Amino acid sequence: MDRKWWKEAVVYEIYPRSFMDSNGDGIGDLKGVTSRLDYIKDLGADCIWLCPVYSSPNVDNGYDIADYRQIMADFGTMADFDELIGQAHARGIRIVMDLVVNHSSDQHVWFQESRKGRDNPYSDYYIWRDPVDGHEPTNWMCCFGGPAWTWDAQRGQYYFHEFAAAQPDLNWENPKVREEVYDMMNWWCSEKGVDGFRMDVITLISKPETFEDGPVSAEGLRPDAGQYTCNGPKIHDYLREMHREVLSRYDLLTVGEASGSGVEDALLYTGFDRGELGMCFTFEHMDCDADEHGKWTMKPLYLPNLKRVMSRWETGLEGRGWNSLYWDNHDQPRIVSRWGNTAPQWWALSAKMLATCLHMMQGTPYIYQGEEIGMVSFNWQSLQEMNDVEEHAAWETYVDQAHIYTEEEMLAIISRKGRDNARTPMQWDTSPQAGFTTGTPWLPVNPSYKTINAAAQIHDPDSIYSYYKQLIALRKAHEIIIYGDYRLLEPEDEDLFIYTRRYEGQQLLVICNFSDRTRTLPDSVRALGPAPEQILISNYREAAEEIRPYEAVVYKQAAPADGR
Ligand code: TEU
Ligand code: CA
Repeated sequence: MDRKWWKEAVVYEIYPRSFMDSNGDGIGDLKGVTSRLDYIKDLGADCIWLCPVYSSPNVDNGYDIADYRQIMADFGTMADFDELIGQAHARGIRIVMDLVVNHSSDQHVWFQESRKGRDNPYSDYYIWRDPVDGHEPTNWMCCFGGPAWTWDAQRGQYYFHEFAAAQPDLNWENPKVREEVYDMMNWWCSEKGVDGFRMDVITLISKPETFEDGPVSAEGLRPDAGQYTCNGPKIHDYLREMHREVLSRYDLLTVGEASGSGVEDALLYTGFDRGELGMCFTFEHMDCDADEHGKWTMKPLYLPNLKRVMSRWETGLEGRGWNSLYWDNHDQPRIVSRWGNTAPQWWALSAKMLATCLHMMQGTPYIYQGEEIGMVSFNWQSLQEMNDVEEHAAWETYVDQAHIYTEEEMLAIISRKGRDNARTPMQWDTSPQAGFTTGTPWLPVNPSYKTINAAAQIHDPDSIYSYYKQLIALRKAHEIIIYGDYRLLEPEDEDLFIYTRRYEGQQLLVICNFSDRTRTLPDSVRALGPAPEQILISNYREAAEEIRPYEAVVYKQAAPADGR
């Protein structure tokens, strides 16, 4: 196995706006992150994925970049960044930046120049098209709802945007654009010492040769642009060029956000022999509680589906590519609210069970800020309380325009699946505003902070925080967790997620109960002879014959001689 630091790392994702505010303006900042590095070190994470901190008008909270080499004023200065990366490196913690180069902000000087006309050096930095029959070039909808084309009167053309109109897509066909991106990436690596990139919607950068209308859905929804721009014709040419011009020159963690990509696509992006990326983030497991109409739908989780999807990735990449492992991030609702159980008697058990299920798998685990203390989704009462551009755009599409949902229905769906659930401030302690700020937070603090906060957990050996700490320590101590193979057992069981890992004659048997039902052990598992003395970690204090509600238990044993 080709050993790499990023295969053996545990990554902690920070959404700086909501992590820690150092100056009382209610907005998290870089000095705040630096002040909490010892907390991350104590947890055992050895790498931070820092969501965008670049200059931005914050239409999409930093995913709309106006200057790739300046720090956003809300977050501090470049000196603050230098201090953060210096303090992190001094603690053996690497820093991975969020690279957002499918699009920039419309306030970027490139776009401001490009829209001036068709004959300036920047005119082809973006995707401009003339009207077709007097309207947008295609009927595509952008990811946030609404048209994917916006008319610019100054230029006299439409420009394409996969996301908000304030996020015009860059034209990767233009070698000058690619050169600008590679120069910027090299600068962050060579001048600032960053240790890698999480690449925002990188699978969308290669657009199709022709732009044509797609079918409108039965509910009257226009086609989502992403289905026509995902895994485009030149995507691998671009990534191989990026690898040659930048990535191959440093020892970087690279992970591409790959919505719309399956295992076969992922092997092309991350195959050990491909010379492109190290890992990618799939969305396929995140779609297990949505129907064919997409994200803004509610479908109960059917565990065999989740097991099928995650196992497909575990076995599909085995020996050929490297998995990333996540439940939470800044775009997803809190997993313990989503697929765990927030009832007081089940909250901690189910959070630990979910953590066990993920962290015993093959791949690099990503922990999103607050996941390690079991933070829960927010109980939203109105659209006005929400900040996220995607939530507001979805409301406009599904309620105001297409009348697919009533306001009550949409509020229920956004409350369950909206991205702001992940963006309420980190809950540090029981002081006002959960210790996040001395001011008024930019997004409300979840009232759960009175009982769910880091201070209440870091010294409690039975806390969720301490359990995550154990999981990370086990990953560092047992190579089987990193390099072992993966095999799913009992695929059709609707409560139990059971799998094995094998490596050098040893076997892990991982049993996770996703339900509040007590279950007997399936015969196929009993045949493997799990015994109390083999228990590596469990979320219950005592061993038992049966599998109890939300129980997670991992046995370390000799692998069966006959390879069963
Ligand atoms: O996300 C891309 C993306 O598809 C998700 O934002 C989208 O919300 C999806 O519905 C998630 O279920 C990336 C960033 O992570 C996101 O924060 C940005 O808003 C987006 O790209 C545009 O940069
Ligand atoms: Ca601040």
